[in-house]
Amino acid sequence: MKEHPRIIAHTDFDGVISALIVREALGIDDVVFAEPWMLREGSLLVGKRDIIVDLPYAAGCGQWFDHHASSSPDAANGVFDQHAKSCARVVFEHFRKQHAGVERFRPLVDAADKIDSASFTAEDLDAPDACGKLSIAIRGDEKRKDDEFRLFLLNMLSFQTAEQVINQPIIKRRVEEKLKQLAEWKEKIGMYVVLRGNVILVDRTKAPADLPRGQPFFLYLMYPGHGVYVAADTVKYEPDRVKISAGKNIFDQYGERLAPLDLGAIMQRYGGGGHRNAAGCSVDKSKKELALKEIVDAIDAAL
Ligand SMILES: [Mn+2]
Repeated sequence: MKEHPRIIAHTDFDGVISALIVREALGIDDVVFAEPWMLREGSLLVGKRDIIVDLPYAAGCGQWFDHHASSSPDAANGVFDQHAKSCARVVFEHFRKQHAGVERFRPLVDAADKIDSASFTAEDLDAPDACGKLSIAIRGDEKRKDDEFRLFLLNMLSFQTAEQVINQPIIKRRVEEKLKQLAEWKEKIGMYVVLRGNVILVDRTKAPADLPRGQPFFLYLMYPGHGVYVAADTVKYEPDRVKISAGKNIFDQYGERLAPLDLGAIMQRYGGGGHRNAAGCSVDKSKKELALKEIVDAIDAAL
């Protein structure tokens, strides 16, 4: 059987825009969305006509585009720039000279740079622009429905600007729904927050399962003066595990003070990993309190 070409893209805004550009440049119709772990664990079969964007490299793929420092950069069929703020930028720069049609996506690529590198101001969080809203609408927990939405959005963005697309009824409804969930999260998340020294500690495992996922960056605005957030959360399909994530305050004024802190190194002690500025791990449920205490102590000791 002859394989047909596919684009395999990450599920976030950057993944959607990367897929949009590759589809335009190469005329590939089929787009599937995946999470990084699906490629790392090989739960998605990858063939030689597949083009992977904004996800880890998978052996046997046709071509691979990425910008994540944790990805393997030595693939012969890879286009990789770990200094690019988004994968959309990597893809855009690769195709724009040969394929004039991708030039019209430049504003979306600029937005992907900003969103994927979390270069937000307080204003961007409080009053997101069209692309900011679309990136909120893309997030979700129901894979099939969410992927259908991503594909629909991708199709719309191929004809219209983000500002036009945002007024399309199906997209408008989803954006409104997600913004409402975000408002609910902002209202309720405070009940699960404990302030400890420099750290905003959030134990979401104590919250009801239907509490919306929210946007942790808001915590820096809600609790100013704290450099780091640490959150514990339940893990889908793994009731005995707790996932712990940590991130540094994205707003510039804390940059210098937080520079020596390496969250990835702290999380490695618990079998996790990540970057200096954002990292995570997963621990047994019974170890949650101890791990949280040790992680918060380690962060405070480094500052
Ligand atoms: Mn990305």
